[in-house]
Amino acid sequence: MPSSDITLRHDWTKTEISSLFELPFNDLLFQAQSIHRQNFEPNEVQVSTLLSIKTGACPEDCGYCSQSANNDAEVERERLLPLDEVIEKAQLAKDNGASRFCMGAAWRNPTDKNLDKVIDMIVAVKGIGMETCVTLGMLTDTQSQRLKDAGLDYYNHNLDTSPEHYGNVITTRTYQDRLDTLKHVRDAGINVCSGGILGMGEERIDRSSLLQQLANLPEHPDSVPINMLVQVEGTPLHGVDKIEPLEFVRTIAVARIIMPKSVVRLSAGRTEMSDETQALCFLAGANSIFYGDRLLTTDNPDENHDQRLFDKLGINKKLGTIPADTGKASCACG
Ligand code: SAM
Ligand code: DTB
Ligand code: SF4
Repeated sequence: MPSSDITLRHDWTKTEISSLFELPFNDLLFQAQSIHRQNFEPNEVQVSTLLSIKTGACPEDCGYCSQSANNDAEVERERLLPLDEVIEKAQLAKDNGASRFCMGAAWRNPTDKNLDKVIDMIVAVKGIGMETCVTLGMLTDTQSQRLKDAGLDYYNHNLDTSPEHYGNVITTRTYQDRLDTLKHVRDAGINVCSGGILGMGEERIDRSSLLQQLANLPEHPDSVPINMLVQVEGTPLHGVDKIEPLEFVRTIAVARIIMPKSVVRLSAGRTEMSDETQALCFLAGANSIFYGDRLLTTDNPDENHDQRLFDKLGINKKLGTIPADTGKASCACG
């Protein structure tokens, strides 16, 4: 059974993290899996479903993103979705076995008027008995508090890459802007979901540096999404050298070791990964995925494929913890 008496460190040095990366692969995975078992049920994976509630025409210039107005990717722009459509999609996700519903908007930051509408969505999705997560861009402290008061469970805001590589990828918001939003979310008492993207032309030292930033936050993020870049035609990062699968697995393992109690999500990029690579990611300590055949604007493996993979590996979906609005039943959305 997982035990809880483990000390969480917030003083990791780059040298220490680099040494973990350099361990023989089997030693690294053995260490990561051992730590995983001390803190989590080893054969349990949490599943979330994503929905883009506002798509495209984003003023930011993130070099990886299909939704930036600065990039030439072909995405169908959509205004903020109506509430009934969001509820319908959330119910479908729940019926398909997801325990959390994550809603993403292509904004630099939400206006207060848009936040009102997102709050209605959060209340409705919680009402059907799912955990909620939103990713809306930068937030003020007041906006974070409003989301907390609405009952939001998680806010996703990624650091994306190392501070050193960051300027090669994004110029319209600073690393400090991201850290400030994470502080507002944390101070409001919302669970923090923050991670990054691998395969954006960074070096191993950047991957160490990103993980160092995440682990040395005042609190480890509750959830750490590790995305593999989904290369989208028309974006500046299309065609960049891909990250080797075993290096991706190593990064998951190091995240597991230095943030032992955080849920590590094997996030975007799974359509490009073999079942064997994904199995190694779970062995390295990943214990969450996005479930459903769509991420925000790009494809994800379909549920049947993922269920077959879980069956082959003996993995169970983690049950949700949010009670349905009857106030009686625990979510059995497994
Ligand atoms: N617009 C908001 C923001 O950026 O803060 C929220 C939505 S944004 C799409 C959420 C995250 O998705 C990004 O921070 C990035 O880490 C990830 N992401 C976006 N495009 C991606 C891609 N092509 N491949 C992998 N991850 C991606
Ligand atoms: C995260 O770290 N990954 C998700 C979620 N948070 C919002 C987004 C992945 C997006 C992949 C590209 C797309 O579908 O547009
Ligand atoms: Fe906009 Fe978010 Fe895409 Fe950046 S990642 S361009 S902020 S939608």
